[in-house]
Amino acid sequence: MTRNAEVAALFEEFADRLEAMDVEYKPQAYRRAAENIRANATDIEVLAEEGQDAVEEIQGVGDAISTKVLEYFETGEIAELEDLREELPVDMRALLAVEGVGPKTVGDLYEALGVRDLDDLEAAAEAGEIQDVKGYGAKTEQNILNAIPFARESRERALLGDARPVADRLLAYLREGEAVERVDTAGSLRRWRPTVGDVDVLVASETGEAVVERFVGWEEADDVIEAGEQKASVRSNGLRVDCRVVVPAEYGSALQYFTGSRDHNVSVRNRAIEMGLKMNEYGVFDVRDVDDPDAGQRVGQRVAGETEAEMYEAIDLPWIPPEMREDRGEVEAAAAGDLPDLVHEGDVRGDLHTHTDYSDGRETLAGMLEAAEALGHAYYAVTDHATGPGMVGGVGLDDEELLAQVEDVREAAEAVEMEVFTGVEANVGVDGDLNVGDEALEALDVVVASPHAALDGDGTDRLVTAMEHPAVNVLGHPTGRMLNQRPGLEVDYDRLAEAAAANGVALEINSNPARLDLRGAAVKTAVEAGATIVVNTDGHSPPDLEYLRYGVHTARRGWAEAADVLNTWPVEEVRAFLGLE
Ligand code: DGT
Ligand code: CA
Ligand code: CA
Ligand code: ZN
Repeated sequence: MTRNAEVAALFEEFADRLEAMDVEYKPQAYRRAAENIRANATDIEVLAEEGQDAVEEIQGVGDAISTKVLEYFETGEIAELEDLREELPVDMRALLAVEGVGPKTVGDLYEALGVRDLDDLEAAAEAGEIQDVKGYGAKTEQNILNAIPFARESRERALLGDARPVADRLLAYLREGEAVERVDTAGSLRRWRPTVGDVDVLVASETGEAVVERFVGWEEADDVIEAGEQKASVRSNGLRVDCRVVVPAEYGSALQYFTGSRDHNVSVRNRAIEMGLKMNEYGVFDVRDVDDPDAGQRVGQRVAGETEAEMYEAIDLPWIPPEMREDRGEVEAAAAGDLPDLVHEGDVRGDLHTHTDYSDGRETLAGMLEAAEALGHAYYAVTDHATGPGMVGGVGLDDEELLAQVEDVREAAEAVEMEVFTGVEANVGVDGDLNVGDEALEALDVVVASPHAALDGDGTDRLVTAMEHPAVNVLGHPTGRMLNQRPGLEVDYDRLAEAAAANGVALEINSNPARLDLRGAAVKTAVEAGATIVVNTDGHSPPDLEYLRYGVHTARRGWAEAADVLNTWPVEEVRAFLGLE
């Protein structure tokens, strides 16, 4: 791991603090430098060792910044930043996590009210003190109050897309351990929740200490938080990682218990109780002949515990996939024999929302097609942004350019075996209007319509209007949410699903781990209403095209079967859905 992100974060904090103190120009320069440091391919620590000139090779990094970089690697801190922290003793990152609060607001509220952290901010807003500060009103105060819970949560939870690769590497490492018989993820990570509080890992072994020793010795473990005989926690890649070791005979019961969710576990435990059984992390026990079932954890006759499947079997249920264990009716469905046959990663045959460097993608058309084909896709749509309202910085193609791109796409498609669709990602305006003319829309195979701006309040009308346009095939990232950053549009999912089904529009699960939009619960509503789902990457570069796994597991969280997901269908059926001959 390079230390580029760590150094970039320091200069971002620098910029925020200077801006909070009303310093001009410098903040922008520090932010630009931070961005370039973050994106730099070479580790900045290596450059710093080479010397100041090497650091200044990075765009936007001049003498002032490179001096601070060297100071940081030599002394572990930057004196000027330490001074700024003392002058304005606020938890900048926590406060900036509140939507609508920028560095200037932080400065103002500290000056006027002494607000240092989220608790202070909440207290000030609740007491009505913010509206009395010059330049702030009752509406701003209310907005701040509304946004605080989301900000609190976002500071504590990591993105699935950041945690999952770390867990994958850890599992591979643990499996190589001699004492390790079985190992799985547990908790929210195994349920593929879009954000996770920590990474939970479970190991089956007869020798806990050997496993714990191997775990804390992992090269990616930065810090050992605690280490006992059967469990340990480390900090790694900015995440908390919990590892628990159980004996193989209790592995299934422990895996079931520690996968959760808590609410799911309450439901299955209650079912066990009704059957005269006791279910916990050590197994399922028949306690009908036991005087006091609460006398201990392992009481009565043990009937299950070695595998998860036998745990569910003991309470007369089929095994329930982890993604469904959110207490959304899965126990009742399982009892009735109505569990869906969930879609699998391997069912996906194509990707219908992607970009190239014709708009804001980072790879050429030919490069994207080659990468998609290497993933084994049977079909693929090129859907660059249309330019116009809602698109920042003039990114995107106008109608004429879109029509010209069609020719280029057809030509580039000749180099690959897969079917390549032409397309566009149009912006959904505040009234449901699209930023592409009808003639261009008609000429394209796939029209993705997605909201990109004005993502506050209820968006149902606007999204339904967009779906009613006859050329629209896919509603892209329907709420526009960015995990941990902004909640996105509020949506009446029943109405959305109904409109999607009625207009033959597929509702997207955007697989980008920063979005995962639609979320699982919304997918479930849509699937139940008969709407079609499509799992897309919205890829802007070749590695992005591998985000599909996150989208597929989100579909599974919404109980979707392969038949519910457009891009698992054979190409002829996809063509028919798109209205192509
Ligand atoms: P997270 O980490 O906040 O994303 O969510 P989880 O679900 O991974 O929660 P975590 O890590 O606290 O615990 C993992 C699982 O262990 C949880 O889903 C259910 C189970 N569990 C842990 N503590 C308790 C508890 O006190 N009661 C019950 N019923 N289950 C628990
Ligand atoms: Ca967890
Ligand atoms: Ca945990
Ligand atoms: Zn897109």
